[in-house]
Amino acid sequence: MFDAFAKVVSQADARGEYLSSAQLDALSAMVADSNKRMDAVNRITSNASAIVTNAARALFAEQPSLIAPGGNAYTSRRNAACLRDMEIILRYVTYATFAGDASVLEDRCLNGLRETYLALGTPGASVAVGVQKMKEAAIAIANDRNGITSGDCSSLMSEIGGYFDRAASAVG
Ligand code: PEB
Repeated sequence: MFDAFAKVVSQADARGEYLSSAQLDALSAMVADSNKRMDAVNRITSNASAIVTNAARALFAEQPSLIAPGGNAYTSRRNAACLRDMEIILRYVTYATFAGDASVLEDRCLNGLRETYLALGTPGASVAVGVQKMKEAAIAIANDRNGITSGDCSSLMSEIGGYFDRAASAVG
């Protein structure tokens, strides 16, 4: 598991080189903007259960067969497993956002997830839809300009969006 710093160190070490000035500039920009990053993590974390339940509700409204008899999320046990999976994915997205690197998400959450869903008969494409709904909600919350000093959060928001996209494409 890497954070943005360890990733750059590992890349430089693989080439046997010092950190490049481009690498130093990128990390320095990341540090300069770190309050935005921490605020985004904090906002998503404190709204996690609303993000998960609203996304699941919207997914089931769009794809009611999932919660009808025979659906993969039918029965309370499987419905709970579904909500739990979405919560796990969101939690790893917050870790990746905090670390500024996707490896924690890739290694501890997404690796093998497609195969797990295939084995369980869980429709990965539907999970991917749920993840996209969490992405929209999480970004709306993290990027809300109400009551804060307004700055440019576009690159952070696209970074966060990218973590959700990785999760969706890992299973979809
Ligand atoms: C991944 N999900 C399920 C299982 C596992 C995961 C390992 C099997 C064991 C169990 O039931 O707990 N676990 C999960 C994860 C990590 C992990 C992401 C990462 C670290 O350790 N079914 C649907 C929806 C979707 C869904 C589309 C969006 O119809 C999910 C929610 N996952 C779902 C369901 C089950 C499951 C298990 C319903 C239970 C399936 C079953 O038992 O038949």
